[in-house]
Amino acid sequence: MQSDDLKDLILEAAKIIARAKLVLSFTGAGISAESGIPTFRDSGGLWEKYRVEDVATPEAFMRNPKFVWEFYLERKKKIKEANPNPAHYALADLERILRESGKSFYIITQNIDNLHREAGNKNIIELHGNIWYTKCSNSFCEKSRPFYDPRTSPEEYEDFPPRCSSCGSLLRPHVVWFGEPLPEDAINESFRLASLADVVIVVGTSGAVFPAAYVPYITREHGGKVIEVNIRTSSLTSISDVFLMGRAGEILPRIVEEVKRALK
Ligand code: BV8
Repeated sequence: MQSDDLKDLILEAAKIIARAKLVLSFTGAGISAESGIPTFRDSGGLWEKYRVEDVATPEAFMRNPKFVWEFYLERKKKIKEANPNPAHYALADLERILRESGKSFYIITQNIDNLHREAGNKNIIELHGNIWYTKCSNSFCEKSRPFYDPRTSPEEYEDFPPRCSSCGSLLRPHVVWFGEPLPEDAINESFRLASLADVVIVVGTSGAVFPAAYVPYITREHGGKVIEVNIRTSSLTSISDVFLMGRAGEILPRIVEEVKRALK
């Protein structure tokens, strides 16, 4: 990709965003890659070291809760050391400048690392939960409401795998595993916003996981534009109006700078 091509694409993306009333950003693990958090399906990704069926399904948890907890505590440790990167801060900047111009901006994320909140975004929908929250696995228990849990090692828990202090059932991370439904309010609000959005900025996702990956399709079906930022093509590239190849940490700040210029 010639750099002037990229420059033109950044200007085109910024023009679409500056014209929009409702802007969404749909993000995946790739936006946190430059914070040092491994993605899932890239080389060196999580699914190279672990099998999904061993760590990210309810069956895996019933079969070996200790192993699943160790997987999530290892990720919590890594996420605790990580900071938001320029891509996260660019989206926080974008929410602020769009709000100041009387427009709306929401992040719809598949990520569980909480980095969008740490970067300063307010309007965030977490489709797959949040690694810093834990809940009782017994949905009838009062502790089945997720509670903040900053612990990152087995020794910090009374027993391991940890159990609920009120009903004795296993505690579990507040994340959505494969085969589990997404939080109803999160997915319904995401689809509603997607159907109304003038543009969705897709950042760092393979588009491999559903129903989350329907979000950009819904925006497009309702006449909205799709802008994609990724280091390579993805299964969403074919539906994107503007595809910017490169690192999110490098491209998003440049797009936001041009949006600021356009809104002056
Ligand atoms: C469900 C949380 C049913 C835990 C995750 C159609 C409709 C509905 C369901 C399905 C369907 N088809 C198939 C299904 C089943 C399944 C599914 O989608 N399977 C896929 C794999 C085929 N879906 C489910 O099971 C869902 N549940 O459907 O339940 C139901 C309904 C009612 C009642 C009962 C049951 C639940 C899915 C949620 C699974 N949980 N994670 C955790 O994180 O541990 S999914 C996991 O994948 C993460 O959330 C992750 O975010 C998500 C998507 O991955 P990506 O974020 O895209 O990451 P990936 O590594 O793939 O890609 C990274 C990208 O970044 C790459 O493109 C790379 O190029 C790019 N990149 C890298 N570096 C950079 C970069 N880009 C820019 N800059 C960089 N620097």
